Amino acid sequence: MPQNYKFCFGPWNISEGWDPYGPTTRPPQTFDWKLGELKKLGFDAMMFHDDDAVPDIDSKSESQIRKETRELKKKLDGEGIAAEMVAPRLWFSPNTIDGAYTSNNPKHRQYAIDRSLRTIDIAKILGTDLIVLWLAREGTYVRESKNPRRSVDLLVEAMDKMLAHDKRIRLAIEPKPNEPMDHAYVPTIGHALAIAQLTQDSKRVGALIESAHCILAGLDPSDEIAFAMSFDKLWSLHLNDQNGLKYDQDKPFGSTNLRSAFDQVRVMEQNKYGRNGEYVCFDVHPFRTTKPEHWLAHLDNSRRTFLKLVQKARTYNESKAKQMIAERNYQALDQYVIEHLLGK
Ligand code: XUL
Ligand code: MN
Repeated sequence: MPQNYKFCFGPWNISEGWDPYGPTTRPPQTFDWKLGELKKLGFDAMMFHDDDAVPDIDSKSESQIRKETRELKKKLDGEGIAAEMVAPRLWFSPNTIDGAYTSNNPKHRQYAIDRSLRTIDIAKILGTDLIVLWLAREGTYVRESKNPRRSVDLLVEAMDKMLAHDKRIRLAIEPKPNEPMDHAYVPTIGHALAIAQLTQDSKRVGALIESAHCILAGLDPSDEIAFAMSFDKLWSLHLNDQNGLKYDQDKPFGSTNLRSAFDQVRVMEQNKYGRNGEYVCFDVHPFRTTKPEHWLAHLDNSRRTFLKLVQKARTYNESKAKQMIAERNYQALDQYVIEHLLGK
């Protein structure tokens, strides 16, 4: 049976156009509006940062956090929308300027762990066991400012505390090689899966792949997807696109490199991504130039492109391709892929 996919995005994917050189270009919208639009677009789930679920989380007590999370869960249930994952946002607070789990300040490391444990409590109430760790500030601007070996120990220690806090949760590390850091400690899927092995319960530590992050690491997203799936550790995907080695662009899926997008979808089809309930998430942003009336197009377009590429993967002539491979006629194979994508 061909795979049916379930789709997801986060409230931050309806962003307002801010960049380091200029202010927002679209007015902010409420969470309820975003949830309504997600539903109208026919998506199945929403992904959350801890403070997407409970705004201003640092100023709230544990009981207030639980209360607001229960209210959110009710709202999601009312709309028939699932929470895919919750991720601690460990890159905004004054306590995470020097990193979170790897900060040189022990009080700030404790803050990061406490906040991660609250994230787990939120996830539990929202009915998801998936915690995503984008290790945004775990790295350096100045190489000598931290001890890289000790940083690995600190990351493992933090993950062990999370795993012990709730025996059912799974941690999905979302690697990214740079931005905001010059160099991150966990830049690729290989690093994510390797560090998982150092934790107390490595079976519960896996990965989330974002296409743009692979490209920023100079790697091929489809190879990274296949690698993680070889370990049964690809628990979520952030599909998007990226034009070369620059800032993280989060462009619509397939908008820069359609062939690479096709390869990602093909590898997902070949390995049955989603068969254990994993979602296809689009971590895409509107262009800064996007008008409010076109605000959701990048999400809808990403899903349209994805579904069209699923059809391209399913109509790819495997026996013809196999014959070309047997003859080592990769020149013909290359052109076959191009013409298959171009269509009639
Ligand atoms: C950052 C990024 C994040 C994570 C969730 O580049 O992709 O939005 O996906 O924290
Ligand atoms: Mn992402």
